[in-house]
Amino acid sequence: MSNRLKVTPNDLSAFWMPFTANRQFKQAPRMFVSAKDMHYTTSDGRKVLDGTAGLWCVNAGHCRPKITEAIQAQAAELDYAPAFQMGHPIVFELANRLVDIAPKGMDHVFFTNSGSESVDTALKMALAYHRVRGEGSRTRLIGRERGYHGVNFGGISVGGIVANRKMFGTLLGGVDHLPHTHLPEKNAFSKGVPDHGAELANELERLVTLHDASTIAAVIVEPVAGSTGVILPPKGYLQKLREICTKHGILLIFDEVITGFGRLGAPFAADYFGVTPDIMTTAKGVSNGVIPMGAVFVKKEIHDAFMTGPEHLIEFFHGYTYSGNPIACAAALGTLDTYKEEGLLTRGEELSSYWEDALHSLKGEPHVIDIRNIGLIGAIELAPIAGQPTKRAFSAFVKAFERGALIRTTGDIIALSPPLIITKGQINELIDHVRDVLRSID
Ligand code: PXG
Ligand code: PLP
Repeated sequence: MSNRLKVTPNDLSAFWMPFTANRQFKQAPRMFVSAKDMHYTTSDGRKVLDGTAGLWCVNAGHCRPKITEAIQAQAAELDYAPAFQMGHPIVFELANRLVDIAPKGMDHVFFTNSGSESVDTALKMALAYHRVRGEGSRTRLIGRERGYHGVNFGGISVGGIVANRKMFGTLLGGVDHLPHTHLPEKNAFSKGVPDHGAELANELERLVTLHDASTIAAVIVEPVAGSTGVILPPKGYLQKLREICTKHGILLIFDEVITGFGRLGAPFAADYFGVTPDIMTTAKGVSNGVIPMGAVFVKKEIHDAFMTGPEHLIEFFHGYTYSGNPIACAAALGTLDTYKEEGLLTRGEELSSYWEDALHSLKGEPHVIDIRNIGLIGAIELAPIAGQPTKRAFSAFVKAFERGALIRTTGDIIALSPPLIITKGQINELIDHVRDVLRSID
């Protein structure tokens, strides 16, 4: 048990917390001091059920021995090796292990340290790919409304969340957006992927007509949008996007930072939907969130297009000091071992109908206007308090934490995404907490 138990630092001011209401938090801090499997322990000694896998990342649960031991051993053996023009064995081993579980044809991996870096890496790869092939006029990037692609400039430019964009100037030029696929008037309370809205993919044809395909490099979408409150792709939508991209020579990028590594009950959303993108961005679950790491998967043709010219020259002018950091690689290998031994990359499939039933049992509870689910993801959308959007869901979050469950809220939507080791009993417990919270808030 941590010696920090029951200790709250007495000066919270120096740390400017990310995506946090800093002043409110610092008046009533919520602190975790340790974690094991499905639970956190708070600084006042309470157990809290993790209904969100941290921030959608701790897919194998907390403090798993294979991961902890791999990190400890690696830290003592090779702490760091330069990422540029030098290598170390386990980064190659990890790349091979990742390619082994990736959708067929995605044969190469580029390492980053986060989802945001994976996204910016993928966008740069797409632009550079067209250029090395002599199609340098393909410079436009197309994202989607309500998309979340991290917080770096590339990611917020293709992203579609106004609060993440409006403060930051003109962003990248030459970006356009598809409409989002959230159609509550037609799809509310759908179980799994909704029936209505596949035709929204045709908006890509409209953008092609507007800009001409010869100016468009790539389309980036989350197969299932997580961060904006769980927006599912209508039946057939992703297939349509794939067809249109292929027809016009536009690269399709799936941002699988949340959906990757078992969240839908298949290793990747590309497997789940049977649609293979050209580039796939991942992070989070690749290392169970334990050490920062991201990985961008690319098709062989894209990688090979760069492998031309004099062999002593760098082929892609991009990389991070910590790309393939040895300790992050060790964490990722320990994570993949744990996923494999426990069948976690497909466990969501076995649990998803139980999860679906449990979630949809909340229909009819106070404030609930929609429930959405897929794999081990769930969203419960609440009616906002008039004139005070987000307040109701935030109260639910605080109440749930006080009762012993970690949930996540965005806008007035509660998003749930537990570690893939959750038991049926713990699913009931989590949903019961949410039910009680809904009955207790204004
Ligand atoms: N792409 C997608 C699809 C994501 O969901 C990122 C990129 C950025 O990853 P990094 O590692 O740079 O944060 C994400 C991250 C939430 C929540 O509560 C979601 C994310 C991060 C933190 C909170 O929905 N998604
Ligand atoms: N800023 C400065 C001054 C640097 O020297 C570097 C890397 O050498 C960076 C930023 C980029 O850091 P990273 O490679 O960790 O993304």
